Amino acid sequence: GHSMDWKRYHRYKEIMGYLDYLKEKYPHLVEIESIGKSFEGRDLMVAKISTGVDKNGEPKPSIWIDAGMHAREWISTAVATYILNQLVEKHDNYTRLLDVTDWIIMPVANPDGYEYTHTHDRLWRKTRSTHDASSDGYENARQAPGLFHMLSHYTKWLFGSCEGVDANRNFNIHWGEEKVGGASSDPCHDTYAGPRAFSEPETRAISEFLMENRKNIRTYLTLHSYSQMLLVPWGFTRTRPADFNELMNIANKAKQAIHKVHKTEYRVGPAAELLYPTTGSSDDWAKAVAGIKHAYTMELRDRGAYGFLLPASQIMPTARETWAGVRVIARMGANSSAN
Ligand code: 0X9
Ligand code: ZN
Repeated sequence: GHSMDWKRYHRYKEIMGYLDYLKEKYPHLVEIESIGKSFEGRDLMVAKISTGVDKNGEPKPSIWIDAGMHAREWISTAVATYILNQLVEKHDNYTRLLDVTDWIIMPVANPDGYEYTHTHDRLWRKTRSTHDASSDGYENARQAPGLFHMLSHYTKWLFGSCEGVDANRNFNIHWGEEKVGGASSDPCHDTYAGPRAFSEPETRAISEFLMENRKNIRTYLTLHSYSQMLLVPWGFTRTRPADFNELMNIANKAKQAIHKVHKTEYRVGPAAELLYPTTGSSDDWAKAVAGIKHAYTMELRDRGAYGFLLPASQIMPTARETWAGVRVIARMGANSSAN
């Protein structure tokens, strides 16, 4: 393994090297685990940061943080590695925080897509899976090779290529429900929900891990970009969860902590209202199905000036302010009553 910097965006292998380095250098604090393999066979790695059991000898509640579920949202992955850096390499500054909560961090939730944005298409969003002939009309057209080839060239030119699934439409929560909207049944679309819920090995691995560990996970946080928003459930309906005010209170405290660092303005609200309705999203699934009552989506910088192409010079300021907000979410989640 090797150390890391936040001066540029790093490739998947460099990030995995950093996880190895943290584990080797801080074995008492860091464990790493592959929770599955991506479609193309890359390890889906999580890092667990813990100072051990609490003063009663009980395991502490955890916060789960994933990043890079959408391939092109590079800043989210960079922020996740910065959070690891602070928790581990600066752990002396955070002893009180580490006293109350453990951390499970997945910096690259969609490694195939992430690599594809580095090698082929900077604005790729989805996973990189291909779908089998029986469930996919396009593939069935292979029966007529000449015509299919022509049509496929034409549709690719028109719509872009048709691989991959939007991981944040693929969770099993109101999956693919047309009346809600916000997900597509067209494989060529950027918000394609997939042939079925959890068709993707990436979303399956995340959901299985969360189900197995739900007893100890107090908070679910997924990092995305862009638009500077802190979103609370739900995305699939404009109806509000019973504990909406508690989630909003925490999100508003996090917003204030973010603002203190570089005066960056965040908006806070329910996903379906502040952004748009979606089905099959991870935050909604974590809360409704896994029963992790504190579930949030953070849309990081910026507000569209650079959008997904946020310059590397903004990694450090974005990471510092986000870390301030994340600490509030982690601390208040750990201190709230159990699920
Ligand atoms: O659309 C998404 O998946 C997220 N926005 S992004 O621009 N990063 O793609 C927002 C998801 C918010 N959560 C729900 N709608 N449940
Ligand atoms: Zn996203």
